[in-house]
Amino acid sequence: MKLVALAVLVAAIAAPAAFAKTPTLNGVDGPGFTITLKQGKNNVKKLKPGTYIFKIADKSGIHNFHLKGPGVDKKTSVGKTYNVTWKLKLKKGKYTFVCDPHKSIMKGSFTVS
Ligand SMILES: [Cu+2]
Repeated sequence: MKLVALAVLVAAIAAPAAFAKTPTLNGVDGPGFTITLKQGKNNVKKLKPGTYIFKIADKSGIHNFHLKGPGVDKKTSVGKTYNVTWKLKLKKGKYTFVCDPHKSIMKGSFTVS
């Protein structure tokens, strides 16, 4: 009994700390002609170098989410709607995210410094 209680206690303490170390960003494309990357409620414009969890919601069969920058080139499929999670290490530099078929209007960027 004591061991179980201890294990539960350790898990409860360790889990939030582990998550806190890796910030989560939310990328969304569609269903309209929009593409966004947010941390909480704010658009991502500047980040510190490090590892981030990208939760991508590709909400349209005619759009995709394509993130590109130093060491990173990740994209979702245009023809599908689905959610995907990427764990990515960001280095200093400029990153852009676009919808490939509509990159002239569906685009955004942020800098890592
Ligand atoms: Cu598009």
